[in-house]
Amino acid sequence: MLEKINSPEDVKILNDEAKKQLAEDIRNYILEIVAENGGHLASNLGVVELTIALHSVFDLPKDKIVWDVGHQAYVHKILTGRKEQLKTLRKLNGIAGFPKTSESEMDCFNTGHSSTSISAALGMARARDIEGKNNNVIAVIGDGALTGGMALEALNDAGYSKTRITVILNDNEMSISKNIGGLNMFLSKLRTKKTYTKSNISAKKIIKKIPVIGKPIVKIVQKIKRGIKQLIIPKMFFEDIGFRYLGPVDGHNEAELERMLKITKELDGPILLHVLTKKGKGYKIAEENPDKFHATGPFNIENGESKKAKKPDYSKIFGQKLVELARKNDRIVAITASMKDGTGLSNFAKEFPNRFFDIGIAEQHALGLAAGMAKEGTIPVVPIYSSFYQRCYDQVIHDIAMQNLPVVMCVDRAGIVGADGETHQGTLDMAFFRLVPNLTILAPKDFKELEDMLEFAINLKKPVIIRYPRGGEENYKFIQHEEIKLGKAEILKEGQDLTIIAIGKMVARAIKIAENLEKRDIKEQEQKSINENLGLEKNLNEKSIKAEVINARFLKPLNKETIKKSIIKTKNVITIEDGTIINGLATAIKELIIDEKLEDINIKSYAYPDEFIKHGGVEELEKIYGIDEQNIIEDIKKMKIPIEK
Ligand SMILES: Cc1ncc(C[n+]2csc(CCOP(=O)(O)OP(=O)(O)O)c2C)c(N)n1
Repeated sequence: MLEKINSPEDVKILNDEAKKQLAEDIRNYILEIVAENGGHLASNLGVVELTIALHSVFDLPKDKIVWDVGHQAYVHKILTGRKEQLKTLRKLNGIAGFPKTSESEMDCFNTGHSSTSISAALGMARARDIEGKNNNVIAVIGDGALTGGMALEALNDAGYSKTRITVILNDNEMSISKNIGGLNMFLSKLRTKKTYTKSNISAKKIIKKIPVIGKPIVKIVQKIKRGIKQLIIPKMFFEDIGFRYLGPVDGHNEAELERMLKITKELDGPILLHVLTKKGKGYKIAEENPDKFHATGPFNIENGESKKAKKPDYSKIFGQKLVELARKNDRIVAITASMKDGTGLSNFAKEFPNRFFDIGIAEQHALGLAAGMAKEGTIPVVPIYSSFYQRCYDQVIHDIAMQNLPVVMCVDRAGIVGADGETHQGTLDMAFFRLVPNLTILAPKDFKELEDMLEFAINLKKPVIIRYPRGGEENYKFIQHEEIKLGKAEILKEGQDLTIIAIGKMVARAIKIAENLEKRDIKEQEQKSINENLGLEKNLNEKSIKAEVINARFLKPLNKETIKKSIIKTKNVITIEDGTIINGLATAIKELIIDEKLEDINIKSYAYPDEFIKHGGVEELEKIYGIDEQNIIEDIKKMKIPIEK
């Protein structure tokens, strides 16, 4: 079937049987691609019938579908002309793992972060009304994403506004792991109820047309029905806040889904269609391990095993050290916004269930909660991915920093994350946190330094940010590990010609560059003496680059004294960081040079430019942006070092 599908029009003409076959083909196709490229498997397998039904009933791009998080949009991409390109999923210059308006007019809104769809869809619906158009607007949101504050804010607004909009609640009882919270408890009551449909809509239309008494009859019937509904479906939350609730409907019964979607088209005002799906549907291994196959690297289809051996990563090291510290200090608590496994907290959750809080996809609340807990004497540790920390900037400022509360904020996935692309790249955190008074900002050069920094942060009794990257250590073994002291950098190598200042994962690169420059030196000198012995020309490159390497450790407070001393000595400065060029390490060093009136300084900075960084392999992206070892070495060679001092 898949071969025949090039656009939604090709889907619309299929009969039920053909659609069943199409669903199977799509599942196999996605399975093959994700097993090869990695990606969000289980969520996509869960929405195959739903997506076929949506494209059977609605007409894109006139009608709008906003996919919440957008990780489940692979089926939509297949059905909207990107079937072949999907083979390049998440690769550099390939198809993105999330909806992109730049990729297709069928993607009406970019997503990647959770809980934004209802706001965006409501905005589109309101704009439609102002423009006098009549298209349909649909938000597809998971039960996990519904726990996010922004989704609830939008429901509140949409229900009251009476704007015509359909919210499809894709309920699989899972966020990445098991969904939690009061809303989930409420949904579980609805799940077991019989489908509540508006099958009498046409009857309602006819009665309404009866002169004089028609409309009042409809109103009375509606009141009675609402009363009955209150009896069968306990606490009609959605109806009470202004939505018409339809469902629950079997999300793998395509024909039934189509029937319900057609009903939503008939109705006015905000509608919530409750769809029950199974995460990983059709691939048994993912059905049984939906959390593992939420997002996966390349794997073996036969047994579900990862193709790459799993090496320790920063999240794991963080989690292990936290458990060790928590055994000694029972005031330590951990909070996660639905990312227990991803942030390395699984063992903590097992060992300290009473000190572990999974609060749903609610980063703002996570930090507000941490502030309250810190105020009353506990030490909250809150690992959140860098790009999701963007969500809770004001909580960091208003609730934590302004009151100088001892919350340890761990910024996981800092820097470039690669395949997930621009919504997930963690390049902005250093820039936006550096602005905030009272924050101490650290980044470790390796696992050991992360452990030391975590211990330091827990004892600091002040708000602290520790940022670390996705994945493992750089390919460099550090021997030196000085004790962490507030605002103190670490000199890893002394030199006179050039100061290389780096932070976090880039420290390993800095030292490798410095070693390479010296080795090159030795080689050149050897070559020189051979040439001299042979009586050949002496005019070889005689420059000798001895770089001083400073591991900044603290972006804030910056170790101004140590850095200043080195800069005055070498007069040549290189900064390297895995964040944006604006307001990070580069800016901090330039400010220092200006404030201290240091003269005749050569400075070159390596960081990401002021733009959103697309998806691709981390190393590929580093090369593109010239932040890789080789490029920096080449640049240094051009720096005319040593300069006249
Ligand atoms: C603000 C934010 N926090 C965390 C995430 C990471 N994340 C991606 S999908 C997901 C779970 C979504 O669950 P749900 O909405 O139920 O969709 P499902 O995958 O179950 O279909 C999470 C936590 C995110 N994308 N955005």
